[in-house]
Amino acid sequence: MNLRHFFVPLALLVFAFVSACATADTPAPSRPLPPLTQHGGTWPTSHVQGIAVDLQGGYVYYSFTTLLAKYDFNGKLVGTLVGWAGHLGDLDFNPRDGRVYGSLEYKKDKAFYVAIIDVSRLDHVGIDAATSEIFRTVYLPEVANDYAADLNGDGRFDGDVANTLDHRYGCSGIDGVSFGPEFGHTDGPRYLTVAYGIYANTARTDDDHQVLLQYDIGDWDRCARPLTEASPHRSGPNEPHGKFFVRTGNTTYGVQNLAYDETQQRWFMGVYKGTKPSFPNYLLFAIDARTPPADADLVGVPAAGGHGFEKGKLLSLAADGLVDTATGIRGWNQKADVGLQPIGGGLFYLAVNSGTKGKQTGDITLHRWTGEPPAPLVPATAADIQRLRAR
Ligand SMILES: [Ca+2]
Ligand SMILES: [Ca+2]
Repeated sequence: MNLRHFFVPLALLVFAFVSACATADTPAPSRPLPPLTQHGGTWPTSHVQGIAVDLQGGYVYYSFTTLLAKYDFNGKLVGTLVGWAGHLGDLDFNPRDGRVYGSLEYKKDKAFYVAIIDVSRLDHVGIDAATSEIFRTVYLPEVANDYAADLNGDGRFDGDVANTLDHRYGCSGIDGVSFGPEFGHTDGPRYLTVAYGIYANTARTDDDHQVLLQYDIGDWDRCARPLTEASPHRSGPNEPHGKFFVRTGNTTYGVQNLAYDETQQRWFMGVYKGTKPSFPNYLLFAIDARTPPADADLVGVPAAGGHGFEKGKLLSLAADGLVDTATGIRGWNQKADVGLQPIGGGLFYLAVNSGTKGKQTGDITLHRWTGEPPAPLVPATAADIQRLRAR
């Protein structure tokens, strides 16, 4: 017997067996891979306001002001939530309860809410927020008090206008939201941080700080209510756990996007460009999580007694990026105003908006943090995603 006639079929058999084993042993992907880019659809709404990412579940959420869209990581539209007339702004996903949290404004009603959306039940297009139980809201009286303050004491609140001396700290409402540690800490319980919108107004000096409220949401299930727009409810925490200030100079509508990055242990604030020539008017600012707030003067905010400045819990900007020598303000000229979401490993999604009125599009692109001015975020690669997966 020619040995070749024996060994060749045996070798083939062994090869086939090893191949079969190799195939069987190849682990099925446990989690979907986050995409490098995604198109968030075109909607008959206002522009995209913010995004949230569920890394474990593999979903991206887009706030289009009056519509919430849910896409999976493959780009398939999973569902939309509609049916409110208010302004849904920035979003964040809370992995501890699987819900999306977003800022929601009704300026005419002086009503400002955090919307809590049970996105596990957002499974088809056109779910009506008003009649479904997946959309609930928590009222924030602290915001309403600052927004509606008759600050110039003429007995009249001027309403939703920028050109007035009313609105404490220039408060126009709320926008940026993010979960993260208590300011001054990198560990411990997670709080929901809600950032004020601030009107652009160059004629006053008390609007040069961003205002950040931290809330313990532990008992929010008790005060969350369905939203009836015809009679807005006032159920919510009397006070935040903490109220903090950071001096960036006045920016148009305050913090648009707020995001806590666990990797750098930093808070990021994306803004629309400010209009005061005395400030550098950067587009992106950062706060180191471990920097403790200081009880300090809020420069430009007159004290109630008329002497000196009001005091508050002041946060300082991270010592990184561009520096404005006149004011000491640090930051970057990086657009981060309609969607900014870190996903770990130094990677961030950035959204851009395009389209015309009533036909708005949002697209996200994954970026990698370099911190280098002028472009601290550069487009990420497939290798960056593999590194994230391997962590
Ligand atoms: Ca916004
Ligand atoms: Ca007034």
